[in-house]
Amino acid sequence: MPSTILEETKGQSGLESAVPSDQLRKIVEEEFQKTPIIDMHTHLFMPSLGKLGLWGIDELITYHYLEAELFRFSSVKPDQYWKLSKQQQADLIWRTLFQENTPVSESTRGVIAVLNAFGLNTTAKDLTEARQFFNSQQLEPHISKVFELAGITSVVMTNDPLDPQEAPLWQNNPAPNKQFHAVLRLDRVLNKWADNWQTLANQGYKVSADLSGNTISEVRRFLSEWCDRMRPVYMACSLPDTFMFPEDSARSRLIAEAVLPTGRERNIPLSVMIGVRYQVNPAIKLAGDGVGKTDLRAVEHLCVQFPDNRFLISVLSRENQHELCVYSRKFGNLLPFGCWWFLNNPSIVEEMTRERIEMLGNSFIPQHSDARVLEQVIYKWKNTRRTMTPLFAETYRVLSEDGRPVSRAEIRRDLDQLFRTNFERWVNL
Ligand code: RAT
Ligand code: ZN
Repeated sequence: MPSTILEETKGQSGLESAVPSDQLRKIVEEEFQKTPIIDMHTHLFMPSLGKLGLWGIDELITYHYLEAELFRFSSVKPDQYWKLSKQQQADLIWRTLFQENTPVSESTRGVIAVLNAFGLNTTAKDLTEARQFFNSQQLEPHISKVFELAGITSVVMTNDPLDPQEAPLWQNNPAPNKQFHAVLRLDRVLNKWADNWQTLANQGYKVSADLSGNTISEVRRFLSEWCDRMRPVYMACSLPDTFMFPEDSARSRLIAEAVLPTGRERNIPLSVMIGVRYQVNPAIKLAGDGVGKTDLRAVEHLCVQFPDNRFLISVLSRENQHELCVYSRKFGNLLPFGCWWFLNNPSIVEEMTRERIEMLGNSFIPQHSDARVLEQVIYKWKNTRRTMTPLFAETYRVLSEDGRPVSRAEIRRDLDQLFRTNFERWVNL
């Protein structure tokens, strides 16, 4: 009996094991359904981090992607909306986006798919039934059920050591959970040093606004202590469209002299997500960020100057995707990932994934869910499978037409690589 997929593939090489062209779609679909996915970037939290973890119908419906859509359809003003209770907000969104309008957008359709997955009425006149259902769930078995429905085995969290709600929870040694991996998220430290250095100083680190004295070594001590506490699989930061590296800024020095040395010392990658135009409309809070095209020479400089660091890179602008593929062909220390945020729509996911396969083979990570509310993983991964299945099948069809058929075992190996082992290897899981 073959013990690995590779051996099985070898054993099955030749025409006998080749999947006929008209079966490719079905076989890809079957294998994709069985692929044990690692969701490598989410905003979910392990149960021991308590109330930070969002789940249930009211959270699903007040997701900021849906709040952005509410303000397009409703006459309610943002400041009126923010005064409502969570349930009132959810009721308003349900009425506006799901009853007075047909829920055809990606985010509204997502809620429908979740309700449907649990056998709940998708045309209900109110949220009573859904609330009763979610209120009657016990969190831990519910998490297992959701992961099973989504086809994922574990998720990667986003953990902010300067979040006033989150940081104290980590100080109490929360129980680790094999299904939730931590990530040391550094937006506050890197993007807003001027607003946050004082918090570090108050915690006893000898740091200053202008990075003088022992600041750099003290930031390294801070990172090191948080790495010990969280055991992150990577460090991460989202960055504006104006991001440049190197440049004359606190962020640039902190990346070069504190974050990347810590990454090398700990052997963990840095994930950079570039292209946000923060708060173009602050009135709608979390929904108020936009997107801008970025100058990817910053990525080039990072990869050239720090060959001993590994980078996970996602860029938010559609216009930057091709360049990112080209850079990925140049640098073995760059792993592109995901169709992030405004890109996570079937039309764009299809275009980006096709481009990545054509330019990079299977050496990338096609998607992460970015889920903020537990049950979102169900619809986000369902959508990913639905969009990507035909294009993987088409890739194999043309390969076969050109003279190289593939076996089921190879298809399984490829999906495993894309959605699991590329990540495991990059972060040394
Ligand atoms: O997709 C989102 O929910 C955004 O608001 C961001 O959180 C983004 O994914 C990020 O990680 O910065
Ligand atoms: Zn995110």
